[in-house]
Amino acid sequence: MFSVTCVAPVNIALIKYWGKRHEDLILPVNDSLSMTLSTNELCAKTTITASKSFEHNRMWLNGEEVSIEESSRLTRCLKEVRRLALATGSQKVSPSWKVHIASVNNFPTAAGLASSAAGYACLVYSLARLYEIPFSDELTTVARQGSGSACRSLFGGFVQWHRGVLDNGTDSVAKQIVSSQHWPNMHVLILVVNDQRKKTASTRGMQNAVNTSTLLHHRADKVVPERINQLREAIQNRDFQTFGEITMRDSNQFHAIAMDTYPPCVYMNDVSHEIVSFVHSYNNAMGSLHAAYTFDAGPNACLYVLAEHVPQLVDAIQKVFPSDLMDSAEYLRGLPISPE
Ligand code: 2P0
Repeated sequence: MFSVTCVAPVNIALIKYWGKRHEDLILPVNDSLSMTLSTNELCAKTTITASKSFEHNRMWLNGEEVSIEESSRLTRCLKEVRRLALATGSQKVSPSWKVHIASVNNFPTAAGLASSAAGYACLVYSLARLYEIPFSDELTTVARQGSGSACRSLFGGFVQWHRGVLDNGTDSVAKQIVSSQHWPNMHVLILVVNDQRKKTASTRGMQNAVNTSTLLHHRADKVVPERINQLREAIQNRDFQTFGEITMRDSNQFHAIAMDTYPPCVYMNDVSHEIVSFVHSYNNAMGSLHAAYTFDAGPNACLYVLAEHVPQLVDAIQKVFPSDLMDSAEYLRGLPISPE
């Protein structure tokens, strides 16, 4: 019997992935770019045990058993990792042995806090460790087939998921741009506005958007390529002004696409919009950009802020948003990490 345990953190997209050009292979219509949080904060932890004596593959998510056979994504990830194990892994654990997988998240599942990204990244990485498969671009293509954004959580720091051009998806890979050490004072503050399960799951939301939003195609073709280059440069130069502006613009455009979907998808709520107004007023009052918001497929806000500005920002948030407005408000600090 052999066992491994790994931890994978959440990543927060600065340039959003929204829309697939191939549903099963999970190939995106545009590149995306994210920052991975620290392993001490929002993460998935997965233990996988392989044994000759196990009769079935089994999996538990947050303590409840889930059916691997009924999930085409889980089945595909297991199959793909085993294929790599046969090609490149050691023979210590036979790919024919059945596995038991136990995974837990330390944050709400499916509340727009990238739980599937951390979960699938952790699953694929743990399997790779079990079979002693060397880390490669190909491993990111396997995580991608679990959940698109998962490929980005295999790295720390700032990461780009390249959409690729091939139909088989072998060039749709994630690559690290810089490690966390490059910009160590970059922090993320997460304001949990609501931790309920989101109304429209991302997979369905983006399918509807691809089919009905004209803005989505304009963004993918005309906006994202230039934005990715500008953001990469801003990260290289540690230029928070450009970084923040691009981040906020891309969040706004992603939610504009959600609204341009027919029928529209509404992920942000009134408190989210108040947070947007607050950040712009706060930056005006500071005389330059001190905070940048981004919202994923849910109402919760991620605020990017440099370490030296965190105390002042938290103070302002607590004054403007008393606890009765943000019932379950929680402030978390995230530091990007490097892969181990
Ligand atoms: C992102 N999101 O780039 C974007 C921004 C949400 C908003 O990736 O269908 O759970 O499993 O590939 O990865 C959420 O989408 O969707 C997501 P699937 P996924 O982080």
